[in-house]
Amino acid sequence: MEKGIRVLITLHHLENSQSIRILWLLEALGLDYEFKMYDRDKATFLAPDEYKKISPLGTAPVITDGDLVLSESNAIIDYILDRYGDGKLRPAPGTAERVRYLFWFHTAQGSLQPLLTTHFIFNALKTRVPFFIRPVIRAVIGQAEKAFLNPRLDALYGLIERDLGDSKWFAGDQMTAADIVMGYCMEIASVRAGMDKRYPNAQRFIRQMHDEPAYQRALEKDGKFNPMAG
Ligand SMILES: N[C@@H](CCC(=O)N[C@@H](CS)C(=O)NCC(=O)O)C(=O)O
Repeated sequence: MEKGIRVLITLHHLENSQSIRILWLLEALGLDYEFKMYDRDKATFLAPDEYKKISPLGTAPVITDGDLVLSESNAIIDYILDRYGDGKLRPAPGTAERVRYLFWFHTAQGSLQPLLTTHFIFNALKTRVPFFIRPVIRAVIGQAEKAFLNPRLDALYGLIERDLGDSKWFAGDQMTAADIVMGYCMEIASVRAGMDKRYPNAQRFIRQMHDEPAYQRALEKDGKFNPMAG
């Protein structure tokens, strides 16, 4: 960390959201930070208006650091690691671990999370559209799942299983920020999107994450994280 820099980060933390990653990161780095919890709107389950006023995209997570306001999980993680990380949680450039780190850090948000969100929206549509158009919606979504969503999820789950068979964490035997980004996806995938006991290495990762002390502190501070909700 640069000498003499005071950490002024405030984490604007939306309940039950991808913001849990930033809480885990801040706890893993042992930084001082302010924590402001926001509940979701009871009717829409979206972020409340006061949150949307802070967040440039209206989404969680968001941090402020002095005059800076920053959203997007991975941008926030890179910013915090660049400024306050002291070389932690990222393997050294030029190593094999760094390449795996880059792959999983970006795959989490570039591929897996969008597929999981699509999976969630498809399921919501199947049950929440008016009953008289439900058969048509289900048939269309069924086609999209078969041709697009399921093969992509299967390919990703296969790669996760392979890499977690080779090493303890995603990038190697040390925990990195790739585990923090993938961790939220893994929670969601295991309870809502079929990453079940057919994927023993993935299940082992989830247990190991639940035992990780900084993650436990993050869950305790959050107090209501529930990947089943929504
Ligand atoms: N790619 C964005 C995704 C952000 C996102 O969709 N966040 C959800 C929470 S998991 C959200 O803000 N939902 C509430 C809303 O849209 O009002 C990121 O990583 O920050």
